[in-house]
Amino acid sequence: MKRKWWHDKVAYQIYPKSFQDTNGDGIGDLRGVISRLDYLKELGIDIIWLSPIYQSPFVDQGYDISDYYRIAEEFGTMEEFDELLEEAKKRDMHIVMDLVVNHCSDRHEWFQKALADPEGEYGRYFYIRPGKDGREPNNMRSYFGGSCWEKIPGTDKYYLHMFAKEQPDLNWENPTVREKIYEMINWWLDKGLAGFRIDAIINIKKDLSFPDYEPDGPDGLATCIKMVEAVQGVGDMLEDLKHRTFEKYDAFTVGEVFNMKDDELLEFVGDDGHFSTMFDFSAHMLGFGKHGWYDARPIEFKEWRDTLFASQKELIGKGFKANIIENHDEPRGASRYLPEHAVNEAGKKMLATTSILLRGLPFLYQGQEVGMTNCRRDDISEYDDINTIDQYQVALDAGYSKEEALGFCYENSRDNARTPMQWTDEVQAGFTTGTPWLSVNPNYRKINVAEQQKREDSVLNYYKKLIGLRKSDEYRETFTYGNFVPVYENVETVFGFLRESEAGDVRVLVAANFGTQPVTLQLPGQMDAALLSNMGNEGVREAEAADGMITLESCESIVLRLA
Ligand code: TEU
Ligand code: CA
Repeated sequence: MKRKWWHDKVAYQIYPKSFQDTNGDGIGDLRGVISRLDYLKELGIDIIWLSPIYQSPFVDQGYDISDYYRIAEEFGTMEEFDELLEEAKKRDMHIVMDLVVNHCSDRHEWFQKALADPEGEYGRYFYIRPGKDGREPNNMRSYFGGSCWEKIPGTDKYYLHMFAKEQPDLNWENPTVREKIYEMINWWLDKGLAGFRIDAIINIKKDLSFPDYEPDGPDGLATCIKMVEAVQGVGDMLEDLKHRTFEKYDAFTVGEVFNMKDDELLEFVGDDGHFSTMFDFSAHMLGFGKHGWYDARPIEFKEWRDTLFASQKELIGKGFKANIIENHDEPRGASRYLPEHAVNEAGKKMLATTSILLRGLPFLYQGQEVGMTNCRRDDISEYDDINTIDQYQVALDAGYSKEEALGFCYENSRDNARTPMQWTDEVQAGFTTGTPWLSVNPNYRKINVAEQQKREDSVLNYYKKLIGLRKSDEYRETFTYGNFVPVYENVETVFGFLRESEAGDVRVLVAANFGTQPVTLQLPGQMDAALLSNMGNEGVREAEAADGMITLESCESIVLRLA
């Protein structure tokens, strides 16, 4: 593999709206991000991904951009953004923005012009089609519910939107549109941006014949994913994008890719792949319901572990995936992947260990480092997220009660991750002096940064040690480029793997007991040193392991160097 500057980095996702407010309007801002750079540096973060901060009506929280060249007023000014770049650079940190170019906002000038004259130049910036037999051009259902097509008032024409109707899809078949997108990307890279997280990118290729698909729900529609899975040719678009932009800057890119074709992995993230890396969503996808959140499946430990192992093996020696346990679209990792008996500090540290030391780029999501959890709400009006409101309705339509539908939202809502960052146990968790745009999770009194900074054995301090170990002079090479070998696969409750340096001189064992009972394991080699324990008992385990056996209590994880 060609070595790249990002291979050994640790990344952190900031959801700016919920990170840190500095002017009391209840909305996080760029000043807030700047004020927390030292905190992130101390945690060991190298790359910061900012969810969208561009001008937006915020129908989908900034994933609906009305001007790609402006910073949203709510977040601050371009001067403040430049200051953020400066301040990050001073600390040897890299800023990555969200690139949302499958669609823009319906408030974008291009779309406004397209509405005014669907036949004109700007009409060709979007997918505008006449209706079929007085109905939508085809029967695709958008990701956020309802048809993918919205009628243009006063005409018999419809425009395509795979997400909300306020997010019209940009026509990537139009060379002028592609040029404008490339120009915009390069404009940001010229400013000194390190790269992009690339939103929903698999969706840019459409089947221009827009056929009907086999309906898959009571609404008579078919998910638009069917088109994504059937259509060929997204790779050519992605290559062109890369050559014209990222490649010239040696920029870091991480793709948000669902529903890629199985044999295309290396084209996406191999040495000369479309992207530097892409998120590993294999575990997340285990929970997907056939019809929505109401039939989402609980994720069982063994299936989860085996899925991650299989995913790890796919790219050995070929490329890197980006490992996450949560993001702004997902429930909190601690609430989702930990069995009930493990939703505590030991369990959260154990989950951290198995995630951060995997092969690939670790991404943390804000609040994960203190073990933030899902947030229960008593009424749908307490949610903001467009997807949650749709899924709540989908559950009601399927015959569930309000209480049951709220239960599904508790398990799955994107707002679980979007509650304000829990900095302190003071009013509004130290996030704002005003009223937060989305109410705080009441558990901030117990779970917050300030408390954990003071306490040596906190989740936060454990994350620091873990990242420190991953990036230490002695082990950086092994954890970055080393092999990944599953162990204890026949032990039902243990998540175990080896990381072995390419030269074979360093072997590290990571083992975690997700079960309720202690397990005794035979070491796959002689123990050399205990590097990290989530129970703070490295010494005890080291002495014990001298005879080649080790016992892990329920929720205990250990990192050992083998001789
Ligand atoms: O997500 C794309 C995507 O596929 C998600 O909509 C996913 O299906 C959904 O969250 C259910 O889990 C990206 C962004 O991450 C998301 O926040 C945006 O809403 C979406 O694109 C549209 O820009
Ligand atoms: Ca603010």
